[in-house]
Amino acid sequence: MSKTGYTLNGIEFECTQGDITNQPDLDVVVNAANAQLMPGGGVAGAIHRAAGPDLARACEKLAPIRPGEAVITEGFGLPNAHIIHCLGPVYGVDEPSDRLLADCYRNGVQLAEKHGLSSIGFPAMSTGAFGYPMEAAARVAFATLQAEAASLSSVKRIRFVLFSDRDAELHQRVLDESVNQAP
Ligand code: AR6
Repeated sequence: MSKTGYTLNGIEFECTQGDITNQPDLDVVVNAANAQLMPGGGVAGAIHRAAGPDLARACEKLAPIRPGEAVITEGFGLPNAHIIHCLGPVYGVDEPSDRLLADCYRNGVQLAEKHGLSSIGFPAMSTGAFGYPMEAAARVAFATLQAEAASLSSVKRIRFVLFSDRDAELHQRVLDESVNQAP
């Protein structure tokens, strides 16, 4: 699938099919973490494998985190200088799930801004093991980040990295719709 981007308030938003551990042109990628910030399945497993054991040692000092919270480490073996670790809500358990998911995206991008980073990649937080329906999650993600865009000056590019073509197409459609509905 091709990457189609939009520029909103000076921030480029884009969706792509790919692996979050293979985005070498981004300053920071976001980990769909667990509360203990330890390796797990999905994104967290892939990030810890690619980053190497130094990441778990750095994470030990920052855990545990709460749903919606974000913390930052260096990237270690990843091609990115930094990793932002966010704990998404378990759908139907951590309530209100939509607000906690929005907190993840807001706190994640604000942490990138605070560290003077210009490009950030997000996976579809909470949509794997945590069970959040993909389309509803995509709407929360875009609405939150588009609302944040006006207050960002360092962050210039936000990429959504989706594991399957189907999820990437769904995100692209939701992004197209949200841009067309923007005032
Ligand atoms: N790159 C991009 N997207 C991916 C990748 C990858 N390498 N791997 C999976 N996805 P998940 P969660 C997609 O389960 O729902 C972990 O075990 C996947 O298809 O990683 O927030 C942690 O330890 C899905 O759409 O995150 C936590 O306990 C999305 O990324 C828990 O799972 C998120 O899937 C976190 O669950």
